[in-house]
Amino acid sequence: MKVGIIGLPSVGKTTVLNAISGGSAEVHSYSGKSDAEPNFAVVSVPDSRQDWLSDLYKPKKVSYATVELVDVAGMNPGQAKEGDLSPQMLTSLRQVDALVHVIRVFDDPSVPHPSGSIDALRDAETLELELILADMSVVEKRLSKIDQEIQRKKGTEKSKIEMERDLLVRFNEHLQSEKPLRELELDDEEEKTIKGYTFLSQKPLMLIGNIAESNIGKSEEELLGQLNKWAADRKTPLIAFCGKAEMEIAQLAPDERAEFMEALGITTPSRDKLIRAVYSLLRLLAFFTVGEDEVKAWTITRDTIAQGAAGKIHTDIARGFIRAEVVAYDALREHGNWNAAKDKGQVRLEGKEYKVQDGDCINFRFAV
Ligand SMILES: Nc1nc2c(ncn2[C@@H]2O[C@H](COP(=O)(O)OP(=O)(O)OP(=O)(O)O)[C@@H](O)[C@H]2O)c(=O)[nH]1
Ligand SMILES: [Mg+2]
Repeated sequence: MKVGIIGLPSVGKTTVLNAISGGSAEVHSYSGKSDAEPNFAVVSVPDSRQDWLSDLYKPKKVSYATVELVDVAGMNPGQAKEGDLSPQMLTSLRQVDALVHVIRVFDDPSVPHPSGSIDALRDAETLELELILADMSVVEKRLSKIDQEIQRKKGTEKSKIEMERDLLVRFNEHLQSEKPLRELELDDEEEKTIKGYTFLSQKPLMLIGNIAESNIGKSEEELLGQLNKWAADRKTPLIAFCGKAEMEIAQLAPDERAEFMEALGITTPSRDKLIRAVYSLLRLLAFFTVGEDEVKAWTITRDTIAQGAAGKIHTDIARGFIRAEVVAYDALREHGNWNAAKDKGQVRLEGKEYKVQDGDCINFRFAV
């Protein structure tokens, strides 16, 4: 899963990336100057259930689920409208599953703000508009040529493109009224039709308020004010943390972190906050494969069936799927180990269509 960190210039995107990924993940540069190249980091998803499973199996290898973060260069207001977003930036953005918009809430005279003042709500709206404008230019470009193409086609091909045109006209109206595409409800057919466009304003979005060190521990209500309401009205998740302080903490040795967090009044590290928010935003859940070789967490979307989950591991397992032996993490923990849970009838045999639940420990039976 890939998450794109976006925002206006110098709002703390790279700082936030460093805070979330810690000193250990690879970060290309941290200059405080505008980054032309995107920065990447891979973060493992902390999960106490997996820690318990690892204690039980003492496997040779423990593989946590991971989230890939990419921090792109700052977007200047008006860039999208001018068609000024660099191709590299657009490519980076189009590949992600979700967008995290870092909004500057901290005030620091030594770090100039591109608009000259701190206004979190204005910045949230500005960037939303950039996404909308970027999509609008894609839609307009396509619509300007689509009628010619329709004239050249016949039969089902023709009606397919006609459907695409009608959908794009609908999108265009929505975008013209400055609304993001993620607000539109689409059916499966429509989703399929426009999948290739990878519209930016259609991607799930969440907001991070990057607050000042001096405001750690204050209520988000108080700090984020109108932005809170704006986000709530749009059902957009919003979290706050101080990127700078958390970056410094993340770069400490693990045994020193707790003390500094306590001194600063930070209860939940930003990494945990962000990952939890992204999981719920994308409706993700985790299942586990367990054994003496490896205890591994896998990320899937809600409503994934057992065969689909098997396919995450290997296409052969999905193709040769016979059944899944499933025990819920809670039941496994309650009874102490797999065999004890089995004796109590807690290990179920499920078929292809079983909807995998969060925390399921699964052993897939398959034949190739
Ligand atoms: N005081 C304070 N400064 C911060 C905070 N977060 C970031 N900064 C400072 O803001 C400056 C810009 O931070 P970056 O993380 O490089 O910002 P960016 O959004 O990646 O910037 P570009 O890549 O240039 O768009 C740096 O000097 C940071 O130290 C914060 O929470 N408090
Ligand atoms: Mg940066």
